[in-house]
Amino acid sequence: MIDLRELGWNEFFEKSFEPYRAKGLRAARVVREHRKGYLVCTGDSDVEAEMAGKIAYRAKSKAEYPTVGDWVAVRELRDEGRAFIEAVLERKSKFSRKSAGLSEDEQVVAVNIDTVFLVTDAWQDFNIRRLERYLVLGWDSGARPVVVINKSDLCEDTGKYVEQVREIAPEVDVRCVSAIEGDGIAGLKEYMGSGETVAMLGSSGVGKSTIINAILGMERQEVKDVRAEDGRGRHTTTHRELIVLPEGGAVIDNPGMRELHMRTDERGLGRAFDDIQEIAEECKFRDCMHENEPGCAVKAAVEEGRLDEERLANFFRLREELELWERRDSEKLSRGQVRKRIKHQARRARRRKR
Ligand SMILES: Nc1nc2c(ncn2[C@@H]2O[C@H](COP(=O)(O)OP(=O)(O)OP(=O)(O)O)[C@@H](O)[C@H]2O)c(=O)[nH]1
Ligand SMILES: [Mg+2]
Ligand SMILES: [Zn+2]
Repeated sequence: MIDLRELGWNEFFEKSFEPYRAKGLRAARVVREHRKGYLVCTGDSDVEAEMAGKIAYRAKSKAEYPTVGDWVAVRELRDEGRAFIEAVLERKSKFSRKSAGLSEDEQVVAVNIDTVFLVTDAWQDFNIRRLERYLVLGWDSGARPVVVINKSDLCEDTGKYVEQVREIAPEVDVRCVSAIEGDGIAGLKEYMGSGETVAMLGSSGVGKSTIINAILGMERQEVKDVRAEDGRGRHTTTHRELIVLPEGGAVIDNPGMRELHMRTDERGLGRAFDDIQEIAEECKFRDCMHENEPGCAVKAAVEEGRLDEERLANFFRLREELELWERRDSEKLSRGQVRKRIKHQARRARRRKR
């Protein structure tokens, strides 16, 4: 028996659940997604559940389908040990991106999380520009992003990585850990506990599942065999899963993220680039685009070496992408047209650089 409040159930969900309770439904949390359906935790037990036809019918997009971490209202068929998901309760937080590939869908990566661990390593994966993009989505999700740099045992000087993160996001917590040696794992537990949900996000092979095993103190999650020679690019974790922690709270393991597209808003962009935002307050014009306006403090900062040129270029690139995606609705552009324009702008930007 698990008290659902241990898993993060609170007044927010209670309120949106009220009408369903009146109909005799039960609250549950989705803990696993598989081909045929879902596994949901009702507190008493884990039950196989499928989506009731009407919610599939009502959903306007795939993003409205239940996913791991969702709180749902289920009708239990007790004798059969099955349940139907009749509604997905409003989400408290949502980390999403556009799908890899060509499909139209927004891809929901994690929901109802309090903290998101953006996991990278101090070895082959670390890439500050990619991290910057993850941070934008992180701020946007409504959860608190924390950067976790794993495999500290493989690096003489992890300080240089921490420094780079501090530079782009001074207010974000950064933790260096070695899941294999157990270093820093206790520090990660500070974000966990009763009522808290943490999601692990990052490339394949950075050690997300190994970190979970280190936290649990047991080999719960399958991890990549170090001797495996087919090595890189393979995903070891294939299903998203919510794991209930013995000390309370939950952690969500995810398969590695492949490709990251933007789906975010200016607020997220501003928070991820708050150093630029701060300098921009000194610009002569309120609505300065930091392109060629007179009295631009941002351009001046680059010239004086106080702001990295590369970082400003990245800011421009993301801003352009965001603008295009925003215009998409009003101008009724197809996804392909937006892609084409982004490519065009990237080419133009490269030419500008030369
Ligand atoms: N040296 C070292 N290796 C580690 C550490 N953590 C994980 N590894 C190794 O990195 C490899 C990948 O670890 P996983 O936990 O499977 O990585 P993952 O992020 O879960 O990967 P996906 O499930 O594919 O997304 C394994 O061979 C681990 O043994 C660490 O702290 N130090
Ligand atoms: Mg894994
Ligand atoms: Zn400016």
